[in-house]
Amino acid sequence: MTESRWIAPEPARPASAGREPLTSDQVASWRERGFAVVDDVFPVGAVEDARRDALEPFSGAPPSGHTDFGSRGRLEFPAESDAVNALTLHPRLLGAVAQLLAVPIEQIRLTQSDLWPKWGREAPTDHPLDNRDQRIHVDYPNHTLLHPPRWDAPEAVELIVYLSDVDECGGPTAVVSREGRDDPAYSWPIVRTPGVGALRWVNDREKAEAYLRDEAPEVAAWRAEHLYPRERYVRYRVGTVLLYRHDTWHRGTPIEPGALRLVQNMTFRTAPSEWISVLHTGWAWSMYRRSQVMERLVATASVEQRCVLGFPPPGHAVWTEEMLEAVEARYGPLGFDVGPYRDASAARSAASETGPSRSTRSGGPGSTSVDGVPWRGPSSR
Ligand SMILES: O=C(O)CCC(=O)C(=O)O
Ligand SMILES: [Fe+2]
Repeated sequence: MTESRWIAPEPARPASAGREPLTSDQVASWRERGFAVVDDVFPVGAVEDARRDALEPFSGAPPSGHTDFGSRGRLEFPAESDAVNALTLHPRLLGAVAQLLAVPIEQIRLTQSDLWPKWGREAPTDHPLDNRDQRIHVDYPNHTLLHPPRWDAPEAVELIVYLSDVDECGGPTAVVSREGRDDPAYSWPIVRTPGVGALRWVNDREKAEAYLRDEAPEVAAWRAEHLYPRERYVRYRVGTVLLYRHDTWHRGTPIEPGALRLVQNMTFRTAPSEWISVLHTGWAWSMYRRSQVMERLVATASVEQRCVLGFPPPGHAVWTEEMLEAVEARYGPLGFDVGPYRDASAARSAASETGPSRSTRSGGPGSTSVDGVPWRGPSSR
């Protein structure tokens, strides 16, 4: 690999920059080229804690036949590791996503977080879904029921947090930079990839391209001309974040045989994009666990973090007096502070008693929002 094909991470803004950790160049790179590779989003200790917890279940020999995605549920959100969950909901990461999507943090939603161990193997298995040496692809087909919107109006951020080092593991993620509106690699719609239309899912690069040469030779030829020759490789370290998109061409490359690479894959969408589904079992079903990890997370999260999980914001029409009491009764014993929700509802009731009615769509204090937009309380954190 020649030097110019590597992409070196650029540092994020310092912690003093607060909720806007990305530089304007990083935001522009994601919006225009389709990715940004950023260091220092997280404090070093937060990454080390997550890495330590992630190594625990995966430090033994690789399970045989492990060829496909994810932790097989072991470190999916909500994980039984506070440190892993803390990365998912870290205020700096949420701030970065909000910068990219140009919305407040309250308007983003988590739809995926899974910590994926990948063990280096000499050769692929015979399975077409083997992910050792991936075919180049875009991620949208297994996230959204639609197709990504036009390039300038993105509705989701895909990201990989690396908890390993490329010098030890190899296996850099490859990405194809979008070079302007007329870039042939990014012509619309983005469908020349296995798993879309009538093309079957095939993950392994060699098998996928052989399949395409048989089934759709023009697609195979286009990919060989416009995608593979242009891929560049993320020179990741522990803590590096690759921010990319549902419509960015990329792929995973082989890990060094014997090495274990740990990465956390996440997706955030904008609140209205309901056609982007939660990839996992779901937050509610995880509330059936004896550990009560999800309940404790909801109880102790900030107001913003709760919004990211789909919990209604202060001032939302759902916060009637009865609901405030009931939710406090449910989560109060685990540390939930209903204050911000109660304050916002009280402020709204006071406003509707003194001034002219702010909404005529339904009756009763605390039961409406303004034109469907929840009133935002002063105390959201
Ligand atoms: O593992 C990687 O570096 C990328 C993985 C990936 O793109 C995927 O599984 O969709
Ligand atoms: Fe991918």
